[in-house]
Amino acid sequence: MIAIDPARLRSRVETLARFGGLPGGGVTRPCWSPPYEEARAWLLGEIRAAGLEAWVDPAGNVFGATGMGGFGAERPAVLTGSHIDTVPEGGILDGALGVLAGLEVLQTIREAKTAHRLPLAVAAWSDEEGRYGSLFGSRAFCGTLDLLRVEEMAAVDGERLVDAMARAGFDARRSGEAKAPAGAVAAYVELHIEQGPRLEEAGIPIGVVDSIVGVRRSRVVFTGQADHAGTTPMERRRDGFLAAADYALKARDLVVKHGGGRSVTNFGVVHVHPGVSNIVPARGELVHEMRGPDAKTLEALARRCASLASRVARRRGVGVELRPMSATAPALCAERVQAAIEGACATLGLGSTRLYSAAGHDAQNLAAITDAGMIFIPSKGGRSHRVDEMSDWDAIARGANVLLHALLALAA
Ligand code: HGY
Ligand code: MN
Ligand code: MN
Repeated sequence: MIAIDPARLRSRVETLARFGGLPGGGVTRPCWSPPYEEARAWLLGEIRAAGLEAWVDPAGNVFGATGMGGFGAERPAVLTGSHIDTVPEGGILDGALGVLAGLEVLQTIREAKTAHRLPLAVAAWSDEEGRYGSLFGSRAFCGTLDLLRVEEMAAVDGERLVDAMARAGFDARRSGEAKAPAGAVAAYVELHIEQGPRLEEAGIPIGVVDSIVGVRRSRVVFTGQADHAGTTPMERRRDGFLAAADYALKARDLVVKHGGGRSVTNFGVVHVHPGVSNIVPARGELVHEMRGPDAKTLEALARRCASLASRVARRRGVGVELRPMSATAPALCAERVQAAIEGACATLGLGSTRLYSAAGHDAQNLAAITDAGMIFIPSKGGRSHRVDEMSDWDAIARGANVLLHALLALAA
């Protein structure tokens, strides 16, 4: 039975980890950064050395393929892929696994001369982690990128997407040209680490994703009054940070109470202005993120949080402004793709279970234009978005072999 080369896959994972690698382990490789562009060049070299066609689209998405000269409706391709950008101080598998396992699978199929009716392609989507704009590359490919927003897209530190892409040799204003022709993708399957504890705790080797959470991000800015931190009587202070802190604690409880049990929320970015110890903060700024598998619940939570923000602001005598940043809709995975993954597990004698993804992924964009699905492997200790994110190497090989058989079934 055809199988991937686990040593070759491991060697590529360990090599990619060096681009933006951190001394204590883990990696920081934001999209369009110098380490990212070095990783892109390396990946293109690996794709070509594997005997595949390689190209990059105007949104910076990298592709490798067998038997196709680009995407077209006349020969729809079966597509796999993920991303090679990372969060700051992230792990070496989030995204990288799906891209390198996809490359390994296409190379194995080509070397084995295994017949497949439809072309096969692998993608490395730009800026999946959304440093500048959530799921950017796959949005551009699926035609769901709001081109009017590209000009204003920026990282939380203020760096604009247009400048970051220009530095890497891309014109952000041409991102819309990456849109794939309608009907060009017959199916999409992404291999990814679960990034949570469920598979490991259940002792199940493969997860078959049935739905992917929606993610909403908003800036919430409380504006009070700068004052001397020593001389201003406590009852006269209009402290923007304390209002933000009060809101964060109450919003967290609100999401837990009214989120239907599977909604979550996070405040990963906090700014205080002017931000020195002897001035009462005039401004407290948060990036408020909420996720959940159900769109209506998410919208209801957003409305509740908006009125909470006004209540907190009024009670504390400060102003508040709530600015939506991004929102991805929850996505359902295609039954046909889930069945192909389960068929692959049966062929390999592997147990599997259906579960929803509590992380966002490019697959939720692909679900808008084709039958899309995802394969999960267990994460050690459920750890992810941290330098000690890891999975067993035989779990990685199992996931790649399931991907191989699922892709062949979908391309038959
Ligand atoms: O944030 C996420 O859910 C994904 O890891 N980008
Ligand atoms: Mn991630
Ligand atoms: Mn990811």
